[in-house]
Amino acid sequence: MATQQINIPDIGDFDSVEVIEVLVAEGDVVAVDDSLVTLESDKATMEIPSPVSGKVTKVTVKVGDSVAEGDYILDIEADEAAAEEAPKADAKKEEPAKEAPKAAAPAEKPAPQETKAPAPNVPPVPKPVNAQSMGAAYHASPSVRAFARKLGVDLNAVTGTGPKGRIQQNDVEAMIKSVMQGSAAASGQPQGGAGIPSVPEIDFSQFGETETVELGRIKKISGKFLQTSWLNVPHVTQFDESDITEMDAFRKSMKAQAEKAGVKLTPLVFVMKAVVKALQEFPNFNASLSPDGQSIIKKHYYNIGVAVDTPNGLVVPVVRDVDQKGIFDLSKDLMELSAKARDGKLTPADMSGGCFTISSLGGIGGTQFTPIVNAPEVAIMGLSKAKMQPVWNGAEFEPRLVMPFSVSYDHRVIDGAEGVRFTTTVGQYLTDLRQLIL
Ligand code: CAO
Repeated sequence: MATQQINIPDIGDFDSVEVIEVLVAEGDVVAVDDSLVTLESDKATMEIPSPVSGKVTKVTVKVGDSVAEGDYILDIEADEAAAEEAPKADAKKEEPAKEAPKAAAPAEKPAPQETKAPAPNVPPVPKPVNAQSMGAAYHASPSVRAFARKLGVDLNAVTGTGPKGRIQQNDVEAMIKSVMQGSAAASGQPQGGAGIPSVPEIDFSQFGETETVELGRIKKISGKFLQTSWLNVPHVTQFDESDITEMDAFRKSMKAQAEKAGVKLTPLVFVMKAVVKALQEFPNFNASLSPDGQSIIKKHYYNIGVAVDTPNGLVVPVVRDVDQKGIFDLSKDLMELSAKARDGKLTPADMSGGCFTISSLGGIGGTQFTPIVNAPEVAIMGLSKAKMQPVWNGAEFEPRLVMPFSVSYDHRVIDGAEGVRFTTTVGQYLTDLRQLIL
């Protein structure tokens, strides 16, 4: 049995974050990825997962402490199998124990800690609880979290009525009440998202050989956000297409210049610029619904989330201030963020603050798809693969490069007419990039 010292991993741009919950005590047995402590800054709440399985032998933090990257929070006597799997982390046991954070040990980078995640050498990544990894947000005190946990309530599905949308105990009680009333309704129909009947459990092995493989951590987290959004947001998807013949000719003509600048231009950066210009004209798309559903919060900044496909699952890093950047800078940002995403190195800060998301499958194929809104954003664009097509110009058919795209939006905030005006506008900007400078 090897004792492993657990430190706070990379938590992004936060220097000092408050511990709002200590989820384990000495003697507790934890599995890989079990949450150890919850941290809360003014911007995000995140849980620190265990990089190993084993028994907690010492806890050096308490609620109210402030911690930073590298701070020592607890010791785990790792299971033998886990210790063998984690030679780097194991080496850490030889080091003398550092002081607890309040005793002011200088922040030190944590040792890379092996996990059961599919990619080796991925350090434990804090789980953003409300950092817009793929949607929902909540704030709740430790006692409310404990109350919800005890009753098995998913706080993502609870609407907070406290200050700044904070979830209070009565909100959790109201949710339980509505679910109970829903399941008791004579119609048998669900009254709310959490009250839907579950999919029946089936033993598939009765039909043939099966294998059960646990979902990776990112898939588990993004799945929860996607389901929350899908259950809470009344989605409409508008399909459209844009003639990008000239845009693509321009992109190709810039190839050498782009290479010199160290970037690769893809259609996505032009789409980002066209979307931002359209967001400026249609501010309802650059907004969020207030938690009580009574107001629209319009944002005067233009940060675009880009869905990135990684070996571990879907993540959405955010490109900031797209309105203020040229296409080379945007390409650079995109390349850096997608590389970070694929290496599993995104921080909660990299994934927070988005206004609108673009999911591009254009490099792969497909004709159209219906993306799920990255709530609490209100709209998301899906890009599909552009193809040469014969287009009637009034006198003859001409070969033109046409890109299909779709925009899913929250119908509580955006009406259908506004939805199609938005897609028409984005499509026109992509057809004639000159309009972007008007
Ligand atoms: N039509 C035709 N070709 C396209 C295109 C489009 N709409 N979009 C990109 N391409 C081309 C690019 O130009 C590039 O070709 P060249 O090398 O010849 O120039 C090629 O496809 C590959 O592009 P890319 O995918 O590497 O780059 P990108 O900037 O378009 O996208 C990124 C970057 C990170 C968004 C992308 O790599 C990715 O991860 N996409 C998947 C996102 C995803 O999974 N969404 C689903 C979410 S819901 O489950």
